[in-house]
Amino acid sequence: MAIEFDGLKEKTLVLVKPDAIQRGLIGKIVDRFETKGLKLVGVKMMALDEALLREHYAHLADKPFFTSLAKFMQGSPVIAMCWEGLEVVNAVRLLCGITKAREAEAGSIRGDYAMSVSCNVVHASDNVGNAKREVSRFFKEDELHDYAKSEYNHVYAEDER
Ligand code: DAT
Ligand code: MG
Repeated sequence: MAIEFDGLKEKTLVLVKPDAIQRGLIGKIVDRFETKGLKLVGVKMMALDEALLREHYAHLADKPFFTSLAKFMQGSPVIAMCWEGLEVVNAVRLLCGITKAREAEAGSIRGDYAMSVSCNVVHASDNVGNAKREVSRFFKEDELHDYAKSEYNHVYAEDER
C-alpha cells in the first residue's frame, strides 16, 4: 500500500541534525512541531551512511562544501521524524526558518537555536514532491503509523478535517 500524502495525511521529513543532538535540543525541537498541532507518525534515531547522504543531498553533490556537510551529518546519529498535517510541508519549512540560521526569523527554530549555515539544527523537506521521496527514503511503510488524534477536533476547523 502506498504512503498517503493527501489533505490531512500530507507528510514531511524532518531530521534533527548532529549539532542539535550534541546541544541537547531534541526535546525543544520536537516541542515546536507538537505544539503547532502536527501529528508525529514516525520517529527513529539513525546513523546516515554514505549512500543515503549522497541521495539526500544529491542537489548539493558538486558544491565545495559537500564533503564537510557529509562529515557534519555523520558526526553523530540524527533523529528522523515524519510529521503529518494539512499543508504540513510548507508549515514545517516556515517553522524551521531559512538555511542561514543567523538570518532566520526570530521565532523560527533556526532563528531561535542556531547561528550557522551548516550547523542549522534541522532538515525539512522543501516541497511535496521531495517530501514524498524523502519520507520513503528514510522510513519503511511499517515504520509510519496511522492513528487518530482527538486534538485534531480543535487544531482544525470542521471544513478542514
Ligand atoms: P535547507 O536545509 O534550508 O533546505 P539546502 O537544501 O540548500 O538548505 O542545503 C542543505 C544543507 O546544506 C543546509 O541545511 C546546510 C548546508 N548548506 C547549504 N548551503 C551551504 C553553504 N553555502 N555552506 C555550507 N553549508 C551549506
Ligand atoms: Mg533542502
